[in-house]
Amino acid sequence: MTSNLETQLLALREEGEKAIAAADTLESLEELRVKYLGKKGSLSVLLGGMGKLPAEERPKIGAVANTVKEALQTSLDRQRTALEAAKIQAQLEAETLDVTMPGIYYPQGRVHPINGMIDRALDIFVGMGYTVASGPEMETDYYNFEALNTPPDHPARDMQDTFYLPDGNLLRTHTSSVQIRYMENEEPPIRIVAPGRVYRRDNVDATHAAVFHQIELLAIDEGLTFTDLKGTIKVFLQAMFGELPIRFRASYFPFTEPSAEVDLQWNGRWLEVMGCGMVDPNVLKAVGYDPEIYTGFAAGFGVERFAMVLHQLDDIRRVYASDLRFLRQF
Ligand code: 2NL
Repeated sequence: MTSNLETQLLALREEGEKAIAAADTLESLEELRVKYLGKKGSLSVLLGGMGKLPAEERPKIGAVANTVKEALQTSLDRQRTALEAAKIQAQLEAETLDVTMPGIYYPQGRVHPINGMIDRALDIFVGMGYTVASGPEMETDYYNFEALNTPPDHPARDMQDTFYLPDGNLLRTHTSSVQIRYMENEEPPIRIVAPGRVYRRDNVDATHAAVFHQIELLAIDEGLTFTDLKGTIKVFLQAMFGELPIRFRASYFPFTEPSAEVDLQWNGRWLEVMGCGMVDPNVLKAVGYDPEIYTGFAAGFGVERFAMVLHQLDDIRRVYASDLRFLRQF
């Protein structure tokens, strides 16, 4: 005989399965789970009546209750999977990217002519095996002058020519101080190139700025000669300006001996573009190198001056004025 409780269980299963199949959101599905299978759900309530059954019917009803429970759980799982898939599908459709829509325009900017110049020069030296070195813009008197064989009465050390800070330090007047620091910390062979901002107490005009950029190179090794210096400079200048005539003219710097200026024939005129020389033995001694074993060469040039020659600029102040009509040309 089919008991009343069994009929109710089977009816619950039918009702539950219908309701679950009709659930159209994950939230309403969860409500149905609680309603049918929850602690105080319909199944629990029905099974609460088991106690009134005759003992011999209980196992059978228990088995029916289990199949009902499993059937409802299976329906719930299947419907959850289907609803989740539908939700993702709806999201994919809603978020479809229209690749034909016009984009948002972000102005790109470009490399400043001074930085472009520095990048080009460094590339050439890195191609010759040089390492880029940098150091502080605020320096001590020692690294900027004394280690560079520049005597106390040299005009560069005058208050008129250098920015001194109240504590006795100064703003570096060349990047040579970077090379002194590098030599102190490393042993030959050395090949370095030091770009950077330098400061001079100049009156600003079309060809002078108080803050400008310099690049210096330094090579120290056993057996380096003036020929190595000339070859290096020639390769560099021709990579920079093209196959133009260059000439070396005797000159003077406190930190090199002999020293020379380098001229470049540009548009039919000789232009002075660099200074250079063999590193003075006193500079090698200052960093603890034995000048009987090592020799070296060094050179320096102003980045703005190179830019003015290459780009035919009439006034150095243009490169600092941030006038977009000017900057957009590079
Ligand atoms: C110029 C000339 C020069 C150097 C820089 C140098 C550095 C060390 C030792 C020896 Cl650590 N020399 N630098 C040498 C000759 C010329 O620059 O006209 N610069 C704008």
